[in-house]
Amino acid sequence: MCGTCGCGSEKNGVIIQNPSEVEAHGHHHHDGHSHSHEHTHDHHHHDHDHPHSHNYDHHHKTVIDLEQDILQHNDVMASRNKGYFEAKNIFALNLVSSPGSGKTSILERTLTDLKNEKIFYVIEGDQQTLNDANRINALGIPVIQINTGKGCHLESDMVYEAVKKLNIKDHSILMIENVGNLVCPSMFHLGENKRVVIISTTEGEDKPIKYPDMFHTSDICIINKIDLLPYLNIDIKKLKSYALQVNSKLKFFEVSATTGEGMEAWYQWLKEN
Ligand SMILES: Nc1nc2c(ncn2[C@@H]2O[C@H](COP(=O)(O)OP(=O)(O)OP(=O)(O)O)[C@@H](O)[C@H]2O)c(=O)[nH]1
Ligand SMILES: [Mg+2]
Repeated sequence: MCGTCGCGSEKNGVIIQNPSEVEAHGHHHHDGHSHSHEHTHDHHHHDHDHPHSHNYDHHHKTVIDLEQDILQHNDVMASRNKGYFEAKNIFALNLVSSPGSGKTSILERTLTDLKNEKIFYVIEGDQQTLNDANRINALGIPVIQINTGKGCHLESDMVYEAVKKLNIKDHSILMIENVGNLVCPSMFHLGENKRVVIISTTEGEDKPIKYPDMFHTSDICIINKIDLLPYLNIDIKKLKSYALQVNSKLKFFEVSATTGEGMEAWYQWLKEN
């Protein structure tokens, strides 16, 4: 599990911020690096200068105990988020995938096409940079970026803090784009109504059986980049049957965020929920 990569530690250096409130100067360097934590007024920042000094329970607990604590704490806060979403009739989606499958591209097209019909809010999760939040902000949709630092997934308390900043209206849709990672985010519920796993045609049809947890815990599977099919050997039928092996309830959408092909069926599903 995830403890081996050190995620779940409070010392990961999490930053939660609104891209519109980040001052333009001094944040985006030419190399694409963002150092917003040095200048923002409103953030949560845990120092990670002393990576070896925080083994608070090291002598009393095993790694497994700690991992269970982390997951239990996560579940408690996820339930809190869930209750909040239910009370306000917010439809919250957790978008998970490996890096670059097209989560943000699908969001961009979906928000552009549906923003006159539905009220959207977005939470972006990445280890570093405001890049994805800036892409959503450019569409005029309220967005909060969570930078997880060393963490490889979003946790429910990060979403809780981000939601507070978003000031979400009732009867709206909250899109939560998780950190690109096909493994760790599967264990961390965020309080979402539905989990959407995205896999792109360039990744190979065997991913659902190699990374079964993510497909097992998802409700929807979007197969993205179908515009590239003429150039690839991937067998989409096989991909779907592998995915159904680990989760027989999965519902599929085959789309291209680039051309817009197949997006209508996804929109219909979104509007029905
Ligand atoms: N051909 C093609 N390219 C796509 C499609 N969707 C996304 N891309 C490209 O794939 C790359 C990654 O897309 P993103 O939307 O940034 O992917 P992501 O999943 O948000 O990536 P991370 O947030 O870094 O995990 C970009 O260069 C997109 O232009 C698609 O449907 N077809
Ligand atoms: Mg993205």
